Parts: sequence; C-alpha cells; structure tokens
Amino acid sequence: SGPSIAVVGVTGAVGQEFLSVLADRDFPYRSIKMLASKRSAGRRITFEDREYEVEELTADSFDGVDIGLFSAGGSISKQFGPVAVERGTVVVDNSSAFRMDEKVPLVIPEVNPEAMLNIKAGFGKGALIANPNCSTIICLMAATPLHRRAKVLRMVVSTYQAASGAGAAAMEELQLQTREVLEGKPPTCKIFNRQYAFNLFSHNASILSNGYNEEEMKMVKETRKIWNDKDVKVTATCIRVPVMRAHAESVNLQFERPLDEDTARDILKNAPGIVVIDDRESNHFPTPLEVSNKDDVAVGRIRQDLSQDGNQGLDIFVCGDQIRKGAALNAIQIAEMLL
Ligand code: 11C
Repeated sequence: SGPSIAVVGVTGAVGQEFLSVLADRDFPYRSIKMLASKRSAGRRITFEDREYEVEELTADSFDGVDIGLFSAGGSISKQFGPVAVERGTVVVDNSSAFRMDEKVPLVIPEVNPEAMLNIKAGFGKGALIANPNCSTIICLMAATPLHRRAKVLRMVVSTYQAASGAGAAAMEELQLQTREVLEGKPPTCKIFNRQYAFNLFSHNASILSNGYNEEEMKMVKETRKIWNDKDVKVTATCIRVPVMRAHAESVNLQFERPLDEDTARDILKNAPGIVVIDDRESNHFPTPLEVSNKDDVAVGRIRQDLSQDGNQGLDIFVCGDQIRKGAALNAIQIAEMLL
C-alpha cells in the first residue's frame, strides 16, 4: 500500500540519495519507477532487496504515478514537470525551475508547511511543489526558529559550499584532483575549469549584472518567499570549498526585538531538525564532516553580535548535509506531508 512513486534522475547524486532516504524512513509505497535519461536506461538498481531496471524518462512515464521526486536539472523539470502534473502526479522538484513561480509552494517542512496545505488537501490531483536551494534550506533551518521569536530584519550569509552541490562528477573530480596534486601531477580540471583541491573560489553559478551570482540571489529571493516577508533584507557571498558533501554557512542576524544568546541556544536546542554543537571550552563547533550523511543541521558559534546594540544581533555557524537535508531528505519530508 501507499503511493506509487517515480524517481526522476535516479542515477545522480540526489537521485541515489532519494533511494537511501526512502529506505531509511520506511517510506510507504506500492510501486517505484526508476527514471533517467536514455543514456542510463537499462541500468540495474537494487533497492530494498528488489532489482529495478532504469527506464528512459518520457511523457508516458507518469501514468498512474502519485508522487514524482525530480532531480535531473532545471530543463528536465521544465519539460517533464508540467507533463507529470497533467497526468495527476504531485511533483516535488529539486531544481530551480519553478521555485519563484507564485503558484508553486517553496517548502521546508520545519519552516513553512502551511504553504502546501492546499496541495495536501487535494492530493490525487497533479501539482508542483518546489524544494528550495540547499544553501537556503540549511540557513533557514537555523534562522527560522530565531526569526519566529525576534523577527529577522537583516541577514548576512557567507557560505562554504561542498562539491556535492555541483553533482557527483564534481565530487569525483575533487577526489581525483586531490590525488593528482599530492602526486605532483597537474590536476584534471573539467568541472570547474580550475584547481579545486587545496583551493577555494567564488561559487560557480553565473554572475549577474548586479555583481551577485545566481546562488547568492537564490538565498535572497527564496528566503523572502519562504518567510512570506518581502521586506527581509538578505545579502550573501557564496564560496565553493574543497569539502565533499556538506555545506557550512556563517550567518549574521539583525533582529527587530532583543534576543540574548542563551535564549537563542535554548530555542535552537528545541528546534526540530537542529542539533546544537556549541562547546566553547573544547573549541568544538559544527563541521561538514560531522554532519555528512546526517539528517540534522548543526548550529554553533552562537554568540551576540558585538557590533549591534541592545542584544539585537547574533552570529551563528551552520553546517548541513547538502545532499540530504539540502535536497533529498527535504523533498521526501514534503512527500511524507502529502500522505
Ligand atoms: C550548490 N546550491 O551547492 C547549489 C546547487 O538551485 O538547486 C543546487 C542549485 C539549485 O552548488
């Protein structure tokens, strides 16, 4: 029993993580289709003790499918998302294709579950739900409980983003380059066109006319939509670092009302999906490695921002697994809310 599911982009890093998360959470389903491009069709995947053949994604793939978990890039989502919706599928889309579409809810279950209530009520009819960008999800998981208490007026974010955000090929290139550099060989630079191992650089997303890159503007726009607050001021600098699969973010918050650091720590300790790692004595704070393959987002370095008066500012440091809570887990939590 349960819904019939299709995983679109099943051979990619997020596609594979969809399967792990479905299994870990005992997600109920009556059938599951493994969909990918023609290139991957015919490959075999073993999932929960059954063998599946990867099928080529076509318009007919969605007949009888209740939930489509999409992670195959924006152009595939744009092409096949509406087709799936027409056939009655609720599409949970991990790409940026529909995030800013007013009719499409952009959902982090712990933050704004109310945005998808209509779709939940009409489950059985086709609809689109967008999964936010990973950097936005990880940031807002920590910032929202504080926002609810003291209202964030302005947020300044600096990110340290892992290879996984650029896909499985970027993860492989980071490994390969690390070996090559250690062996004194010139690094293979196919994905980022530069040395990534033992280096860091501004995020590879396109730079816009205002000097921000697209990743930074996603944080600005998606935060406003998710918080339903067009006035919240957000600025971001997004950086790619040679880390495998978890993003880190330094977040500076300015509040409308005072919020002291002890209260903030207590709020975060009680927040769903958050673990506080904030041990000043032993200098133990969140690290990408500690959150890798974990569901929870870790928060630490919780401290009053000395530059702001009246306890109206805080600095925090956040780490979250980019493939899991930043992508696959968030999408499957959305799917769980439909049931
Ligand atoms: C990264 N956040 O870490 C990006 C990748 O809009 O879903 C995902 C881009 C997106 O590089």
